[in-house]
Amino acid sequence: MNAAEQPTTPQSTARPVDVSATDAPSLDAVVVGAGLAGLYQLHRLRGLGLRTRVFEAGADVGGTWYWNSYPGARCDIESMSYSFSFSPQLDQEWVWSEKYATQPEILRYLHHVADRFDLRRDITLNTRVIRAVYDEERHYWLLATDTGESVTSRFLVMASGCSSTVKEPEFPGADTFAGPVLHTARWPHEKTDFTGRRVAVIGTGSSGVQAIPLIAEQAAELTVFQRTPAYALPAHNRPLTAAEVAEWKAGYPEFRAAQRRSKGGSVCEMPTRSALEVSEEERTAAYEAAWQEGLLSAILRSYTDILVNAEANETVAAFIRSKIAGIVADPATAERLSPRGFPFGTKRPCLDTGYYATYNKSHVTLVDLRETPIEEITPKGLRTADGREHLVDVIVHATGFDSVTGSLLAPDIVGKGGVTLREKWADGPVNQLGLVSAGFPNLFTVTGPLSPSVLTNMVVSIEQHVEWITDCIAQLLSSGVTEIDATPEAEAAWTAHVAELAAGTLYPAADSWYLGANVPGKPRVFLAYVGGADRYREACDASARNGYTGFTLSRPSA
Ligand code: N01
Repeated sequence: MNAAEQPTTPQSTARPVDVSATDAPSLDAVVVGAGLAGLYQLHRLRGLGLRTRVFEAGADVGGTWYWNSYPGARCDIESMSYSFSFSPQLDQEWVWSEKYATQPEILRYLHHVADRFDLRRDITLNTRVIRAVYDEERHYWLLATDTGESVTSRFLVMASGCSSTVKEPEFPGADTFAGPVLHTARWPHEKTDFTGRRVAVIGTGSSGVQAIPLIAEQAAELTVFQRTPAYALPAHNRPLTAAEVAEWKAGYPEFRAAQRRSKGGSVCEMPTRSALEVSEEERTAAYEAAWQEGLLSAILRSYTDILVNAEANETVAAFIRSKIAGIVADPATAERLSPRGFPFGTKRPCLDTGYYATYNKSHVTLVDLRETPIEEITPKGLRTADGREHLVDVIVHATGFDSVTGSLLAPDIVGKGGVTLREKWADGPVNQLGLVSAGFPNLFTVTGPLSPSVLTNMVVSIEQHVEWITDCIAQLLSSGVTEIDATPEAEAAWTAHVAELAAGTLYPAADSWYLGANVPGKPRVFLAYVGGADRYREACDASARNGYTGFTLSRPSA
């Protein structure tokens, strides 16, 4: 363990600061969530010498990697890239075993990080922040938890994750089902065994696509209930050799620096040509090479216009459908599994290991909910619109999340003038640079709405936000500033800019969780900044360099 190790990030200029003042809050900072973001934020705020506490709803650290322990859960960004870069020592000592790490391995890594940097002593587990009220006079937050604790804190950092608030489908009769009902994102930590059981899986996004092949290996019968077919690309996962790991580690300093400069947090060559300016043969060869690469982004970056031109996009979509037809033996099932009607990449593509081939197993059945929607859950199973009752022993929901904003709007957050964040964001999130929403001073969101976040390698975006927030807090405190807020003008301009960029792409053409379309009643607003993590980083840094443009800084009133 090396608890004294200081962050070694290029932009770290922060020094420990003394925040003692009259009317001082009991804490300098509260961080909500002990996933990747919360762990790193705690480490950095500790580096400033701040009294910081983390509240975590789960029974252990890990965030999304704690909760999503369903069979088959693994990263869909390469493990060597999907890991912290702030500590070169950590980079050198941790050894990933596979191209795409499994959930248990990533959780072990996060436990290692928590222990290595001695983080656990400031983390309160099994505790949810349920209310936060801003004290306008004293410039701090009053926080209440579901365990009855109250604290006051100058700063509040919401590191509560983009995929944390579970979306439960609301089928009539749901509580009448006699058997176990599981959700991929609240998976029991004890081992589940489906041997001899008849299992229903509802949902075919990333979680369903990963879980279905593994559940099919055990279950006596598996029925998959699909509303929208996914575009899934093969992961080609495999163990990493010792030589590969050594090569990665030797190149880490340059790789990490390049990651920070990159568009999406992964280091890759960017395309220069349109999909429509090459012959069909050349295009197919490029897509085939990308298919063999086993990377989520490979096909997307074959050509410049895949996410902006419907005709270009359709060339990829058709290629993937031809692949599905080549894997799935029954033509009717292959057709049901073939995505149509929304462009490739506008819903997050999935990485699969044996997903399509699973439908060739005689005990696996696909039910297309567009033809026969679920009408009700019965004590013995699910009844679809054709009157058929599908008898099952276990129901697995792989139905996703109230993404990005769900965990920010779950607690009662009350800002200036008694306005709640829920009220302010009733028509969608509004903020300056994806970091602070006007009227909610001293509250920062890590990889929250209107930042690149879910469109990037999350670890890279988390590090960028945590470092910006840490440096900002250090600057404020060292200059006697006790409050930072966004200006209404700047946040209106940023929010409009994010929407305008998204409107210039194909993203709005799909009913995706990126747009909140999966949650009934959620405003249809594109939740992420599509301009690239590199441009975004520059916008954040420019604001800081110029004295936090777009923000107001206030000192205590005399
Ligand atoms: O959730 P999803 P997820 N009746 O929303 C269906 C990340 N992730 O948990 O598309 C019937 O993608 C829904 O149908 P539709 C990743 O960012 C990463 O799979 O709304 N069906 C869809 O098929 C990912 O994108 C990894 O029509 C219903 C599915 O359920 C994000 O988390 C692994 C329904 C939900 O798919 C979310 O993925 C896992 C209903 N009432 C997740 N409601 C990695 O590999 C929903 N559905 C790192």
